[in-house]
Amino acid sequence: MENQERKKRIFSGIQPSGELTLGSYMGAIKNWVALQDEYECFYCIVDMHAITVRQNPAELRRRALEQLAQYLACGLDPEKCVLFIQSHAPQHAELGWILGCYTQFGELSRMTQFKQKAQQHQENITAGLFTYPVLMTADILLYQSDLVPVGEDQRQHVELCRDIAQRFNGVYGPTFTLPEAFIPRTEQGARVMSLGNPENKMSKSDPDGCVYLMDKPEDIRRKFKRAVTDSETAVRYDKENKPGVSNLLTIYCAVTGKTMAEAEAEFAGQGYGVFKPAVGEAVIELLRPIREEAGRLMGDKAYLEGIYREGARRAQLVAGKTLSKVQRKVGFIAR
Ligand code: ATP
Ligand code: LTN
Repeated sequence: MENQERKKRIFSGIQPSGELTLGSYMGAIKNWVALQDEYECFYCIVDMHAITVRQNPAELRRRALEQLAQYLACGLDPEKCVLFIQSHAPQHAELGWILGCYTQFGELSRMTQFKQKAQQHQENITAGLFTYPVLMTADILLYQSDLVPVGEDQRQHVELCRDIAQRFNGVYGPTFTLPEAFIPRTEQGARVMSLGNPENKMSKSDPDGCVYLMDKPEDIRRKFKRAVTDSETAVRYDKENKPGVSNLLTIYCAVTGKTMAEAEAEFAGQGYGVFKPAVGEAVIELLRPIREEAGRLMGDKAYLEGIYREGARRAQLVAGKTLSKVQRKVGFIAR
């Protein structure tokens, strides 16, 4: 079988629906970089997912390109992984349609992200927003992916993807590899929470609560100084009672590589006035080289174009194979 000979495959993607944040870095990209040596990786800029809510066309284009520059600046190496733009591989839409015919309305109705986004965009709840997880399923299955490195909030979508793959395999025989979500442990930042409202996840649509990869040091400093904590003074991890401080500790550990015990010991007896700026400075140092390199790459559009063109070519090679197999199995006449 093809599956036994090849390196294990990985697929993941981020929507260019806003600027990348410290949340997307810790929840996803940091892992992607670590995995690129061992696996055959496909990392995508999922622009088709982004239009499930209304986008400004010029901004969407700019952000997609910036996102590629930021992927590279974070350490993704086009020699080691395939970096591409989702709309450049038409197989995603084609498989998405087919798989939609193997997905239940009820299943999609249960998706937490849909319910949240439908709340946020009540004036524009489109069919695309509803079937979003089917397109994500197509993304993953086209590459026969074994692992899907994402943040905790995407677990439910990957589970649905497995259910759809299993159902299809059950009807037509082995067709898709069953993928697994690969989610970082909490201390490494599985879920980075908003600095302004630590009950919510850090999200790119919440400018004050989130740190953007491209934020300047003074912005980062300000955001951490204002980070919401509690009325105690002890720097101690306690997610239930001290969500703000626990989130800052999680960020600090993820950035510095220290354990929670080491971080707590470091700030023992010191108040939040010392602790909060220290976390800010650690984040500033982490992001400085990324921001500078992404800025430099944005000045070299020809280079970026070369990367995404080559990425699309390599992605289509693999995606095309899976799609043909599926089309044959469901009974379409070969083109
Ligand atoms: P939005 O809030 O607009 O839905 P987002 O900020 O969650 O967007 P996505 O593009 O949905 O960003 O997420 C990109 C990847 O980063 C996903 O794998 C997601 O799980 C992960 N991720 C995003 N935010 C966080 C976070 N705060 N903590 C951990 N992982 C995150
Ligand atoms: N749904 C994800 C983005 C996404 C994705 C994927 C992640 C689209 N397709 C395939 C992993 C694999 C999100 O909202 N963050």
